[in-house]
Amino acid sequence: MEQIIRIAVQKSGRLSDDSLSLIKECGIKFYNGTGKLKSTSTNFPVEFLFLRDDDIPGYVADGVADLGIVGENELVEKDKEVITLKKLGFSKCRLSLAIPKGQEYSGVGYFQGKSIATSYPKILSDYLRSKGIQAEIHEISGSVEIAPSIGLAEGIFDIVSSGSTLMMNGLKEVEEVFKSEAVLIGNKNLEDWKKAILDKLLFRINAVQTGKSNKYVLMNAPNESIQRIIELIPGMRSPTILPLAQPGWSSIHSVLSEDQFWENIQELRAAGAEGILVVPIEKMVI
Ligand code: PRT
Ligand code: ZN
Repeated sequence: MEQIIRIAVQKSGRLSDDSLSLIKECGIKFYNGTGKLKSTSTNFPVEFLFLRDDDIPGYVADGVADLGIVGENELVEKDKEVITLKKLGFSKCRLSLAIPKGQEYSGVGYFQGKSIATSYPKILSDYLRSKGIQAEIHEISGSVEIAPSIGLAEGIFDIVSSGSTLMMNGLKEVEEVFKSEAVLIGNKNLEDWKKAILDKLLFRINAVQTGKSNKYVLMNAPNESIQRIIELIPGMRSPTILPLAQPGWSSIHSVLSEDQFWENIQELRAAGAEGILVVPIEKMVI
């Protein structure tokens, strides 16, 4: 039997597009027709299971899937024994406590004896316990933000991203409790051959992530400026210098992080660089 590993990804929702994009950027091809629950890659030893995100930690813990992509909020809430292999940098959000806008708030003691609606009872109760607060937790599975206005609870504990959902429902964020992003998780007891496939996958994910955080930068400069420019943008080993057709001028190529580029742009121009191009890098292996 061909040896393949199984990765659980969200079928449709806020994780699915970025999860599938990452897989594609890793050069892994597969067919993802609507309504499909399973798909095998045509060029990498992996099969995808398309599931609800709530089920992913459990499937990975049980070994039904070897790996999974899920939000840290769901992972911690489900409290399953899996290994977090890599933070993926997308689907970023926070879990926060919020109360009606008009209420005065002086600190987390506000919640003593109050009722709070949430879909994340474990994370909330751990937090309240750590603060020595006793509150009544109402577990509901969706539309948590309307709970205060219909009299179900006095506050809520929910996912916040831009904050506009809270605002539209007359609520304000008062405590940020947990920061979350998508993570790659794995079963604790992967056999060696599965680990070898995982290593190949992690190698590709790292190349994609490193590429995204770096830029290929090209610029023209008079030859007498080259030394100063090299000091500003040292590059991977050292920059590439190519002569221009116009005597006395060169083209300088280098790789640097986007932050580094913005930090140095004024000095590069002051040093005589012109015609500066910044080009995205698809993959980068250091
Ligand atoms: O169907 P399935 O169970 O698979 O999906 P789901 O409906 O449970 O989850 P989904 O697709 O909504 O979210 C999946 C994951 O994306 C979450 O577990 C988080 O890790 C992450 N994520 C990132 C978010 C958000 N941002 C987000 N903004 N999940 C939900 N929201 C919702 C939030 O519940 C609230 O209603 O968006 C609203 C708040 O957004 P703002 O921008 O108005 O503050
Ligand atoms: Zn869900």
